[in-house]
Amino acid sequence: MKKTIQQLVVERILILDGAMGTMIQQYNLREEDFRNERFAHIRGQLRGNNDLLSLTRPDVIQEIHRKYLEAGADIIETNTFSSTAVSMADYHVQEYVREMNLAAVKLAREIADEYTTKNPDKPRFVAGAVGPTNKTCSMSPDVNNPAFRALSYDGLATAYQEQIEALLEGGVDVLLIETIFDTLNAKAAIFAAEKAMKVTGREVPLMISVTVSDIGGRTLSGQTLDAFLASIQHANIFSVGLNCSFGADQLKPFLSQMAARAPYYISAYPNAGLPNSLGAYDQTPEEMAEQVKEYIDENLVNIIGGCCGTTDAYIAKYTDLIKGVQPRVPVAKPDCMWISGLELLEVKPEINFVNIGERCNVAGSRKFLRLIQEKKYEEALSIARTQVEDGALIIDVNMDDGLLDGVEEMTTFLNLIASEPEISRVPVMIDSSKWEVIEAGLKCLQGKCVVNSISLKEGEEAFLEHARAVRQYGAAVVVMAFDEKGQADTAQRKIAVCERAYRLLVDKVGFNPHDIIFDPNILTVATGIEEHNNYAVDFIEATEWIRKNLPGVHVSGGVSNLSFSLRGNDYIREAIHAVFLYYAIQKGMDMGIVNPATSVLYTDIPADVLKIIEDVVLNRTPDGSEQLIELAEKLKAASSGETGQVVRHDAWRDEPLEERLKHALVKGIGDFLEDDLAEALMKYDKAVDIIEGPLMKGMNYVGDLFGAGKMFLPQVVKTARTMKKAVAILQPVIESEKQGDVKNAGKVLVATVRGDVHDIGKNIVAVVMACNGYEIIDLGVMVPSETILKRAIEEKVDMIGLSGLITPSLEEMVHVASELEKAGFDLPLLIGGATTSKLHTALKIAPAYHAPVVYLKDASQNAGVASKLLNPLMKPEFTKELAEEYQLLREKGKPVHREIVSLEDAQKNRLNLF
Ligand code: THG
Repeated sequence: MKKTIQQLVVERILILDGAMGTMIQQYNLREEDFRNERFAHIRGQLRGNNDLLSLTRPDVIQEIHRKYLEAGADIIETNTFSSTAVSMADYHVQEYVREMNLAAVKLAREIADEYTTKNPDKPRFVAGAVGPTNKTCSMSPDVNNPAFRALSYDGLATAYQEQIEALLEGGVDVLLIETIFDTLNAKAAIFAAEKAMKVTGREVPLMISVTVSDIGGRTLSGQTLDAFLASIQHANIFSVGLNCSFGADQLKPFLSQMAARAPYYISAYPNAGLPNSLGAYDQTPEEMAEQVKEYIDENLVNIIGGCCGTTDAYIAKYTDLIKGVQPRVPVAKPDCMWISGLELLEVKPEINFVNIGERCNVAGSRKFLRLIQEKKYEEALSIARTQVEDGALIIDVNMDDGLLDGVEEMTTFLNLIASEPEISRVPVMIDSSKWEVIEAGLKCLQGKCVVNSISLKEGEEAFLEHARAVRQYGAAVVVMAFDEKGQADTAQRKIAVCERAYRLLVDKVGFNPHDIIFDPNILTVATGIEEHNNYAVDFIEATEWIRKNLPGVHVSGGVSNLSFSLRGNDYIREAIHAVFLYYAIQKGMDMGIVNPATSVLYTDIPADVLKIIEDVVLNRTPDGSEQLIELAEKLKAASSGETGQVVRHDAWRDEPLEERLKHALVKGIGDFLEDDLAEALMKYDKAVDIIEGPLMKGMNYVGDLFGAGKMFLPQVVKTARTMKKAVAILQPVIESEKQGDVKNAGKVLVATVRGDVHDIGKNIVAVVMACNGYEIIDLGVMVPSETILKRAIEEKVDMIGLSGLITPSLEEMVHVASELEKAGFDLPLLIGGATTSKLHTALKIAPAYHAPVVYLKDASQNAGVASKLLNPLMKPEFTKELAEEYQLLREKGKPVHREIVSLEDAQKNRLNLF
């Protein structure tokens, strides 16, 4: 019998294959190869759609598999990285997805089995490759609408399920969900994989591989690796690891971090070093093997392979490296709760209390309700932000109101939060009594969140169904002490209901006990009704029992409920909460929904007041409530006229104007822009000077921070949004200043090239140029060359600007340039965006087009260059200098490695967004 991958992985380190793309490139395939007769009728270009080759050039794909098997790979990946309807729609071939996946598995299966038969001592395995798709569920592609999503969780999960069912039916041995850049996409893939396994009746191990996109070690969507591990903790995972990102060397610290924490086998398949300025990888197989050897020597990995730039020559080096090496043993599972936003919250026993912010609740805050009703989301977000600033470790979000569409409001608000890194740093607690609202919320969050709540109110069946769903979505859960008979009010009832729920969750659903939070109901005391007097004591007693008898779980509650009877007297309410928490925490209450801004400490409460409050909370005298109400009246009278509210004052508001503008940009705070810009308009001659001066300076500072790994993408996106807001405020002034100065500087077409969805840089260029009097025709993202040419003619533009952030965009820009040449254009071409470089422009783009092709390092250069290009007096000299400079670069010839300076520098170049 052939050994299984699970048996083999404990015996030795396994070898995964290298890149498919790099190998395909070597065949220099043309459009006809990709298209074949089969797809003659499909419109648009098919070249570059590598997955289609499983149908049109199966010989090539199988030969590549053979080369990797020959090189010693134990596991080969199917050619299905992009074989989902979501990705294939770009090429208009989404209806062939099932067939592509089946064909791809067959190619890999046949050849893997051939090798296994030849040498049964080295069995070969087929991994079904499942890529991230070309869209992200966690971020908006529209700078103006952060709540927008180009792809929904449901849409993605459906597409993944279609792919994965075919992979499983085709006979893959494992699934490899890889190159994860957005955890929400990955969660949809995991969700789909579980469903597909059920439908097909085939269970296979799940391999997960994430890619970090900055040197701070975060995913593109901003999560730390620790937070990522929490997000996928619910899945039945065989291995987890890292791929792509960097070369083996730069990936190592992140791999160590992961290996130290992830209780699974660890995989790594890095790129062949860092890309050079042409987007190519030129580390040699020997160099790479030397670095991968360090992984092995340091006992970091169980599975090794290669990503971008690697070929069979690289993989062939691995066989010697793993000889005689004992494989790594995974670390133990965490013995505490992991939940996450962009960052991990590890609820360790030594954390004695986790405070959950209560204020984003339409039923618990009149202000929040009004803001949501009036759709004033910016201000509503400030409430969330303030809570996090005040120290909330989780924020509760509740949209349950009879006149609101709960599903819609929950979705909008959570999508908005996802765009606010200062808020989405912390995990979210989705609070609703409606299951459909909870489910909608679960589909928005990449972090591991908390569902608040489920209960036995509607019986066991509904309870189990919801609990299973919560688990599948990968969340922790609050269980309220309700059952078919209603709310549990006495300690006995609370204990009985929680114990019953625990057994169901742990025994029947297989819930991780650390992911269970019991809420034994904090009910209102001091109501004047005698039966209510023991409510706090009952809660505390139940808490103690639960923590002692239901191992692993947490206990939480809505603390402000306790004092509803004293509404209007904030001081007394806060003092009651402080006293209650003082006792409840001692007995094991380790979480609580509270107002994080509360300032009353137990130790600050004067002795006479404390005695009265303790009498009530601990139910020590029958007339406690009366005394408390009396005290409350007294205190109220004494403080009449005062609101008791402290006006917040942020220190940064006292800084000089330029510092304030910079701070607003860096932090992405739009609230004070109106005031600050009004002040700036008095100080500066022209509105444009504010943009090109302090605002651009702030943006460049953000670029530096990002390059240094001190900011991550969602933060940068927020910055761009704030910049946009600032410009919008200044726009009317700019317009009025232009009056009289009728001269239009020129018309510029800008576009992010086909295959690329990134447009922050392009949008800033558009704004800056518009401010300089240029008319901008912005074609958006993913623009094919045909459209660029067509619109350039229609609009009679004076020049064209191309933007791109990812490596394939380099080739696309060369393509656009040659199309312009073919069509006889004479317009100057501006090139900008990450991955682009002066060297690549000189070496590859400029030679394809006779007119000036200018590389621009950042948005501030555009206007200056454009004015030279459009000035008949300056253009000849400028063009001549440019040609000479390019010639010099070409003569120097070979692309230089960017790591020559430092990793920081390399990274800055790679992700130079502006
Ligand atoms: N358990 C669980 N979830 C819960 C609760 C619970 N979610 C909701 C609630 N209870 C906890 N949240 C709040 C939020 C606000 C208030 C009370 C509980 C509150 N608000 C002020 C009031 O009503 O007086 C409103 C003041 C204002 O308008 O600003 O007290 O128990 N699992």
